[in-house]
Amino acid sequence: MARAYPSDKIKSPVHLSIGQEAASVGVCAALEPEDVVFGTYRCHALYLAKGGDLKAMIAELYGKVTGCARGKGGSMHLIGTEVGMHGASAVVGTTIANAIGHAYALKYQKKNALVVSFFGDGATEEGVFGESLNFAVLKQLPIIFVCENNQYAIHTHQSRRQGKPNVCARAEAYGIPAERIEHGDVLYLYERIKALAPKVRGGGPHFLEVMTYRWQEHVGPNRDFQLGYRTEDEMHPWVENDQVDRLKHMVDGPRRAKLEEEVEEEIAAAFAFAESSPVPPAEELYADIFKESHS
Ligand SMILES: Cc1ncc(C[n+]2csc(CCOP(=O)(O)OP(=O)(O)O)c2C)c(N)n1
Ligand SMILES: [Mg+2]
Repeated sequence: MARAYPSDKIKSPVHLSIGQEAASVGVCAALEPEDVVFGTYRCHALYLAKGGDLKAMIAELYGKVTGCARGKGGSMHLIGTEVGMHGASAVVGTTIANAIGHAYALKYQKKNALVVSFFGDGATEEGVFGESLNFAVLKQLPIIFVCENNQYAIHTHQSRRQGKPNVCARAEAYGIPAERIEHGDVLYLYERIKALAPKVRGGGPHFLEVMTYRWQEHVGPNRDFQLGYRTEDEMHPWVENDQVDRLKHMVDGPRRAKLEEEVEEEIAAAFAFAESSPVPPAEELYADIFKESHS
């Protein structure tokens, strides 16, 4: 994506999740197919981890009709309800309330599934965050909140934005058990979700703050250390602790080489698919705007 970006064929702002993959992968690998996730505009890792289709994702970035939102959503609005990825939004914090609504429906319908709401540390400053946590605990909803704390909202560090920069303490204040995962360990996260899921399915929210780090700039394909709001030294430990690299070295050489070849082929096929797909026809302009258009 970063390589394709300068071609201007990607028709929407792109917020890369490079460096933050562990949260999506560790959580989603431990979920059941009927479990549902909601995310943010930084949603590539989440969409793929929940089983989203790579071709449909790249086509969506290109604004093509074969995209997962029929080319109308772009990078920030990936969706795949068939795999339980129920959407993402450019508007910070909004999908927390969507996730609450879905969890309430599951409870009401006595379904045995759960919802995971992913959001950034910046979203915890929105009013909807507090309202949603309160409702979740009041109704004992089957929901896991996952705050992907990369410490920045655009270019501003958490310590310069929050009077009490302790997200777990705020969740606990609402009566929700909360824990911080410092090291972003993908396997630990997987085990925690496996252990928590049965309890949450029965009803009762849980809160996880997963520490992580965004390697690229807030939006776009580059690194932005020249701006001075953060340093490369700060990123260094996270690169050392890269969970993608860690998993890679757990796979033996020949198998790894084969996997890497398959992945490269899959990526090339997805870009070729996006390139060759048509843009939505003009008559699509008013389709899918209102719910009534589906019925
Ligand atoms: C309601 C709202 N306010 C402000 C913005 C502008 N904005 C876009 S991204 C962002 C930072 C959000 O940071 P965080 O939730 O930590 O997510 P991250 O980008 O770090 O993944 C802001 C303030 C917005 N999109 N929506
Ligand atoms: Mg952030």
